[in-house]
Amino acid sequence: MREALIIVDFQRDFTPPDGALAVPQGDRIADRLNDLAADSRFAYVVATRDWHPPDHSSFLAHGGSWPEHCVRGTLGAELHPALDTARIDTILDKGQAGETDGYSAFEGGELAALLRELDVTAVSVVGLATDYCVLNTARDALREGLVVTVDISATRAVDLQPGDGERALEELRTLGAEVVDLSKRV
Ligand code: VGL
Ligand code: ZN
Repeated sequence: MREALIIVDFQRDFTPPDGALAVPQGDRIADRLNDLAADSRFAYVVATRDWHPPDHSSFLAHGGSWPEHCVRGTLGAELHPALDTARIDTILDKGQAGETDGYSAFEGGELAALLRELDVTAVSVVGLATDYCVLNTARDALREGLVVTVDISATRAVDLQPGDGERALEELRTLGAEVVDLSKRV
């Protein structure tokens, strides 16, 4: 079984202290992400970027529910500087279509095609945020028939409503994902 690591949206805008849509403690997962990216368990490492046009429909000013964030090409859309990019095989930009939130890294079909080409049958999904892009990416991975693991030591939730992150993990468990803390492996 070949497994890929999908690091979701570990970008400046999703991390304290300066991010436009900072996920609480989102910066704390940097070391875990780097450890995972260096782990020989993974045959392939993909990092996604939320990569919105300036007038994206998910922004408050355009009828959406989020402050402006991750506008393509801006500083806030850059991968977090603490992320070691040496082990990242592919950077995948998502959320470019104007009319959808772009939460899932599988939107558009490019990622599924890439994983098929690489004979990858399992993925670990980590990064930001548990209750949005990690949830939607892991859910779509399950729909694609992949074996899915979510490592809770390497993800954090927005928790707009308290418990959103926990509910997202519960949903993924119910759908068949393995929700684990890989930092506790011996
Ligand atoms: C995300 C809200 C808006 C995420 C992206 O990466 O989880 N959340 N856009
Ligand atoms: Zn977004």
